[in-house]
Amino acid sequence: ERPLERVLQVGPLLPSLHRNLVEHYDAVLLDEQPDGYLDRHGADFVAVVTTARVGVDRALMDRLPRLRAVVNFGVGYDTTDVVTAAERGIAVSNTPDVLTDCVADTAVGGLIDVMRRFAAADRFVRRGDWARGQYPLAAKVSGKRIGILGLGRIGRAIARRLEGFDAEIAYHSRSRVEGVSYIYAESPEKLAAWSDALIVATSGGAGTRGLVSAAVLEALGPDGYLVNVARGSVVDEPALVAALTGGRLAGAALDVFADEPNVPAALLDLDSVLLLPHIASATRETREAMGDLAFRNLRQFLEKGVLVTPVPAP
Ligand code: 8YV
Repeated sequence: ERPLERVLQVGPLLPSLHRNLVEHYDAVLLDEQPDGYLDRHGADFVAVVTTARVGVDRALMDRLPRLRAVVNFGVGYDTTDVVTAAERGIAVSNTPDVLTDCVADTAVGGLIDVMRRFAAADRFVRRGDWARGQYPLAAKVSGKRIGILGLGRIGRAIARRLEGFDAEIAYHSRSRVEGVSYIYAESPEKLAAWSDALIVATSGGAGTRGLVSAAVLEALGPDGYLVNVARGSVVDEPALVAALTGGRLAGAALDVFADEPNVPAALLDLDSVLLLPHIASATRETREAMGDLAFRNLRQFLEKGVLVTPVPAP
């Protein structure tokens, strides 16, 4: 006999989370169902578990008339239509805090890599170029002016780490953050103009689309570096590619792109760019913690009707 309140898995999940969902909730994996499955069974599901990569849009919500919760594996939830969810009384959770360390580690690692050109130097050694001459000099990291766009949990964790590098730190966010000693910049342009390197740590979605515009990149300038561990949508990607190929930006460390897994072809040959396949949170420890938190959100919702870590109201 089938429980009335079923769980739908949308998109691939961490294997241990998937196993837990199947074992404890007899979850159905949407990707494996035949066409038209939701026409017959859409009304069975009260909860969806998905990832920041896939999410639940309005069209899918329309096919799940009894949906009450979207449990999102990932801190970002820009792929889920939270406005429609709020209108329909559908609760949405994410996985904050547990990935903050790893994402901040990746931002700092990317900053150091792209300024010192470690990955490019590794390619230089592997090509056998060392015997032919010295590797070009890089840029010093310690003591530089670092701008952070978005001073939330992750932005603050990045700032704390960079204090250890004697960085001067400034930030821009929608509003000034109380209780921090970092310099507040009134706009992304002003932050970029001040910074040696700009680190993007905002949330994605409509509110931040294109925030790092051509004008911001121009303000960062030919000696400036960009690090993005947020969402590709926050940066005007064609403008970024043009600035990098035109030598109007010194380098970029990118973990996220506008159309993953597609990376602009022009970046593939540039040694000034570190290209990562969206791995900022991708450690065994952090992904297991994200899976546990997602599972706890689902369990508590099904038992008590409340999520553990709901996202803020849109
Ligand atoms: C994951 C992420 O890659 O948490 C986020 O917002 O982008 C990453 O941690 C993603 O959730 C996995 O799909």
